[in-house]
Amino acid sequence: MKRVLVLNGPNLNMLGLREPDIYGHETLDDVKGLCLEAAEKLGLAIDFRQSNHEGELVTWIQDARGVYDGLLINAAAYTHTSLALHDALKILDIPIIEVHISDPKKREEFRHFSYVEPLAVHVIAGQGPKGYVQGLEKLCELL
Ligand code: CA2
Repeated sequence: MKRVLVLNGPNLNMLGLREPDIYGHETLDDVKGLCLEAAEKLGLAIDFRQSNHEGELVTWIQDARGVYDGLLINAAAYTHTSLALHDALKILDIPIIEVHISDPKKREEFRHFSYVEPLAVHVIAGQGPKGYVQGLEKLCELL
């Protein structure tokens, strides 16, 4: 069974609690439920995690080497700011899919650049929580 790490960045633990016009009403637990359901159908084993701490995300990415076969990441605001995440992802030798609930490229200019995108084999944005399911399906195809 292929193993996939699903990483979520800062403030995504607030999903469904505020800004429903942008992010919808589903909570991160709902997103996790969707991912677990999709993983079971696809025959993937997933680990679903969230952190508000850049260093913790970097450590999880470093520790993913040799453990996971693919990474699905919504780095949230660190997408647009974190060279540290970029460098950690660069040394990861498994397929990386970038996912966003909203479409950052259709929002404020400061969300248009992504440090994750150059290292991702695929980017899914603006599909809401079902983007995570699409990301898992894509990883399944690739693995
Ligand atoms: O659309 C996405 O998935 C984002 O990664 C979400 C990030 C944002 O910084 C990116 O530009 C796009 C923000 C996650 C914070 O989510 C919140 C949810 C509810 C209330 C406040 C923040």
